[in-house]
Amino acid sequence: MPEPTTADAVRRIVAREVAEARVVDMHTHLYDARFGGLLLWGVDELLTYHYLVAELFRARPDLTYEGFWKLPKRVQADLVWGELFVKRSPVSEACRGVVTCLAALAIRPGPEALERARAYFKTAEIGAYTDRVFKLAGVERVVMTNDPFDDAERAVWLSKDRGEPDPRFLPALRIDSLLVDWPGAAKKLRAMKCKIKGGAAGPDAAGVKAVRKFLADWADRMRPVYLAASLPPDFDYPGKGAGAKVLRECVLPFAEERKFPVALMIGVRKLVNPELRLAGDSLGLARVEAVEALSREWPGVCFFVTMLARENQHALCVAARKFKNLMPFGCWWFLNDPSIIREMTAERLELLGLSFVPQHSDARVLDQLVYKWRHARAVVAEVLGAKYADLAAAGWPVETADIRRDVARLLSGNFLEFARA
Ligand code: RAT
Ligand code: ZN
Repeated sequence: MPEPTTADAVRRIVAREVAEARVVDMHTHLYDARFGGLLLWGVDELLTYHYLVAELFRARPDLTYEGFWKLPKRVQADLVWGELFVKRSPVSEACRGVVTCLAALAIRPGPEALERARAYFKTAEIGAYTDRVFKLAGVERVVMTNDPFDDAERAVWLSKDRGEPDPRFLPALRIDSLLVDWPGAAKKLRAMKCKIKGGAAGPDAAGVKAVRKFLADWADRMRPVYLAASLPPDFDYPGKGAGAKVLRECVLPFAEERKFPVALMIGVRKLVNPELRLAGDSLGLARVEAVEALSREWPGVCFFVTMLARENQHALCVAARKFKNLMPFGCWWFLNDPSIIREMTAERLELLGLSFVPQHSDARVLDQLVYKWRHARAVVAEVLGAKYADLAAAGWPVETADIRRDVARLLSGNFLEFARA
């Protein structure tokens, strides 16, 4: 293959390589077809994504939250469409995402597109549609979020004839309840026949054993690629309280022994506006020192870490320079906007070279894989292209095969290697 000669040629090659690389998406809320209604897809789900629900109330402050939640999903979607796509241009990142999805499905975007989209989805079949979305998004595999404390999901895992898993959907064992709501978790554990004693201070010695057995049973059932939790900004290590005890005495020893990576998503302030439900969470500045302490005290555990506050990103990169068992990942939730992905990706490349996972989609609706990855790829390509152009200008022979190798590392290899998946 002829090697690039000018900065523009370098950028063009990087853009092509990033566009064509197949992605392993390390955190989503998608499920394979066995999970039935837990897998969300289609235009009404796209329009009622919680990012868009929050934006609807900006456009229609006269609406009551309660009144909105009582509406059937299709009517909620009509409202979002009317306010954010018809009465206004859909310029926000979440709105533009819907436009990108429609266009990719060859549904001509525009104020009339909702009915065209509904007509398309009326006859769509989930198996063929999943194939189409994975192809359009250039995604090879996605990691699910599998919570054994969720009644609907647990029922699927426990059902006898739940069918063959789809190898494109990798499980991840989500354990938030154990770490952030011990009383609630203990109640559910008891209902699941775990012998849990100990009050608000956390499990006693027998309880610690029981929690570890619970983790082992679920890990054997799910075969997860990692254990995961989303944590508040005041998360600390070693920390105090029941959650800290469970982390220290149950989760981390279990992860070390069974060689499961632990993915921590830090900085969410849950339900600052409870009436907005899933859309009601906010963020806060977290303590990177807690991540450093974890990485230092548990060198045998690999930590994937993403943080929600923009102001935490630089310190997280510095922490990753100090600890080889720490892998920063993704531009999470409120950071998944082009302006911020651009800044974070450049910062990470400059501080960490190629040793991070630039993005995950966090898709909650299957179709979102298309826009989340198309949008993220465009920014990653732009930033990476500039880096290779600078490198070429400094005299380094930039070769297409090397670019391809590096891009594969960023979009799939780093995750798979670190997770030993
Ligand atoms: O990004 C989101 O959709 C959030 O609501 C959360 O799901 C977050 O990503 C999480 O996994 O807790
Ligand atoms: Zn998520």
